[in-house]
Amino acid sequence: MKLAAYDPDVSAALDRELAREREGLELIPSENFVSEAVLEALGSVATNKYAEGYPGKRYYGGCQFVDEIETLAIGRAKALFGAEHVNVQPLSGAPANLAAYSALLKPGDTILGMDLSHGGHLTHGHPVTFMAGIYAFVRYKTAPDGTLDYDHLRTMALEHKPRMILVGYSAYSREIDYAKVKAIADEVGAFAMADVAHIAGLIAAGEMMNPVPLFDIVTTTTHKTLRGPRGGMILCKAAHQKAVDKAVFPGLQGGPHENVIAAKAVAFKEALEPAFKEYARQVRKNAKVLEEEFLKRGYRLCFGGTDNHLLLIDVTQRGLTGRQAQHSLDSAGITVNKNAVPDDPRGPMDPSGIRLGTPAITTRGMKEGEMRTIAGWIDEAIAHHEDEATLSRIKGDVKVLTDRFPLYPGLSY
Ligand code: DSN
Repeated sequence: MKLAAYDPDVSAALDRELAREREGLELIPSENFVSEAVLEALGSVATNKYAEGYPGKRYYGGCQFVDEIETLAIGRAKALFGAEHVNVQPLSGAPANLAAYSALLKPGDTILGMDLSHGGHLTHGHPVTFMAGIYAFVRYKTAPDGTLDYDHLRTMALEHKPRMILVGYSAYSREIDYAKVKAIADEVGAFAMADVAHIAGLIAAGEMMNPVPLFDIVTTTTHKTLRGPRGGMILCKAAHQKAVDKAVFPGLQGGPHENVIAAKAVAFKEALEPAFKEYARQVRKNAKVLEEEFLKRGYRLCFGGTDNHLLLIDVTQRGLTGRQAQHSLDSAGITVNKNAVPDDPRGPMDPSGIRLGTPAITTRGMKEGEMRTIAGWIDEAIAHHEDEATLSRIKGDVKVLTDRFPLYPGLSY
């Protein structure tokens, strides 16, 4: 029985979500819109199959076709990133990071990771996480001018003698010099790890530096700039293959989600196409236009601006908090997320900043001209954040714009 006939409640909620995605401007930098081919693979019969183990070495019968699927995903990911080994089974970014730590480290080992408010991720050592109880995280920060201070990182590495140095961030907008980080890791005898979840698509397209050939281990999600299904992946040196595979299964996970792996394979095929390179280039161009437009209007951009797909903006100087800005922009049909800024004096539920990015709106086909219009609306919504009439007028304008960039034409639930 079709979904709409069997479960009109879920079907109607999905239709409302589809309308929200169609009619709004999605600026959360970790979100994107997958292709219809990726959606189809995600909703496929591969969800029915148990396949603990790896291609050719499973604990269940009947795995010959999911073996084909997983082998395709692995081969394409290797080609995209120049990886010696890839594990496509991690369920998402946090489990991928936990698996990477447990593959290479012992409980109690020290990891040098970036502070959350400077752009790091919760799983890079924030005390609220499970991993913070297992490993001894030491946190570094960006320099006051917003750059990564490699001399300071080296000083900290020499002082704390970590077993792992971790780079790759969730709210940091600048390029990373992986060769410098690797040299520091080598000097102190640490593993070099990068979590490139945010910028994986930009790396795959050659738009940003690739740590995979240099580093011991690289984790990513597959659903951000890489534009695949919600999921994770680990890329590593052949020397770490056994440890990584063992850490993912049976160490931390059970049956892999083969429907998601099928969708990853499709997304990787797309990312190998020339059109994806063009997409990634436009993602960065669009972010640069937003940067220019906000700087022109006197906004304080954390880290001084952007080299990638995202911007972190301190909105307190405009007289409102991150939560208020997120709320007002929501009312104007523009979705961003409230976010801490470096050394934020405010709490995580109402921080000083908003984080926004261009992956999703670029997938819709928007370019420089639309970015200028959007920056103007954001500025207006922030300036008039308590004026419902202005916010609602912008929401109407947003709908007119998004109608010109159709999303999933013909789809309904
Ligand atoms: N939640 C993701 C993000 O939005 O950046 C990171 O895990």
